[in-house]
Amino acid sequence: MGLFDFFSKEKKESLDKGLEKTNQNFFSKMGKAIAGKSKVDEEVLDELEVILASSDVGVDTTIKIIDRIEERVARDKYLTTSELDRILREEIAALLAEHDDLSAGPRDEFYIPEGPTPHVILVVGVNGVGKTTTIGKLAAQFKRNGKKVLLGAADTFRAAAVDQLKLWGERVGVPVVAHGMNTDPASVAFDAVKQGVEQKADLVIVDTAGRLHTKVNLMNELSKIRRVMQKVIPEAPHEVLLVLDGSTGQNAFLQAKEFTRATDVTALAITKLDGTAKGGVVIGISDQFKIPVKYIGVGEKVDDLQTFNKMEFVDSLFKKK
Ligand SMILES: Nc1nc2c(ncn2[C@@H]2O[C@H](COP(=O)(O)OP(=O)(O)OP(=O)(O)O)[C@@H](O)[C@H]2O)c(=O)[nH]1
Ligand SMILES: [Mg+2]
Repeated sequence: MGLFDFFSKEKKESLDKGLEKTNQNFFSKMGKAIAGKSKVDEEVLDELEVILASSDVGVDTTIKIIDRIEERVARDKYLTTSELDRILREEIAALLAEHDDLSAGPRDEFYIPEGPTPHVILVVGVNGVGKTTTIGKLAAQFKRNGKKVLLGAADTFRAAAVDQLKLWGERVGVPVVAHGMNTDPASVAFDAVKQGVEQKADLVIVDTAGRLHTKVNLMNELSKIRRVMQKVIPEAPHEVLLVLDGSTGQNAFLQAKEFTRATDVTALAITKLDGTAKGGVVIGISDQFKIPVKYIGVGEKVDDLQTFNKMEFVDSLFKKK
């Protein structure tokens, strides 16, 4: 077994474990819906629709999935309920593959696009969704891949925020640029990018304070952070990563909608998929948004961040175990 096989097996196991609750919840409901039935009929499809919608897949995406399965039932005439989980997996995978965009590079690994360095990622999102934790996990992965990483503690709002990022920095062996609490976040961001250039870093990741898209002053603060970064690197930030808490289900969906309207977001990370039955939200978000889901969080530990692979995800979520 090669090294790659080893990692992909580990990744799969951790994904399966992370999605356990959503998976079990889905199959226990499905079990009830198809009890005593051998054939996929209208009634089974109606039940399936309700179950998908209640697994936080979202109404619009659920309808698309049901339409596809209906077509398939019409085509194949007789589908047994024992085939339903396989068909569901195939149809959801096919639906998500329809708008696959690989232009951002291979999505299966922690990857920084080619180009001048440092590559700058600005991390945004509402309070407590997992921004700082995701940054720590990302730093660890990129460092492991031999990249020189620098973090910027531009969440100067909350007392413990700077320390929390510094702790991650120490834990994964990555330097953190910080000015302390209540300092100007834009000035921290400026310094982080500047030091990234001076130290020839490959990657600079900047943490920000949690904010709602409706808080005008905080949204203006984000614009200011961007502007000062651009004084050092005109193209920065190269990525704006919006972090969403998957355990909030449809609320995460709404946040994605509102945040992407309020600011330029280039990628999504969906966290806390472990311990929730709402993992279906990732399917809805990948179907409904043009912005790619790049990372998923399946636990609190440093290795519990994965690059998002649609096929693997659908397979793990709807595979009968
Ligand atoms: N179970 C689980 N917990 C997570 C995951 N990601 C983050 N968390 C936890 O969520 C909590 C909040 O994470 P933070 O990284 O502090 O969130 P934040 O967005 O930086 O929060 P603010 O800075 O207050 O806006 C912490 O207890 C994390 O350990 C995940 O994928 N799974
Ligand atoms: Mg934070």
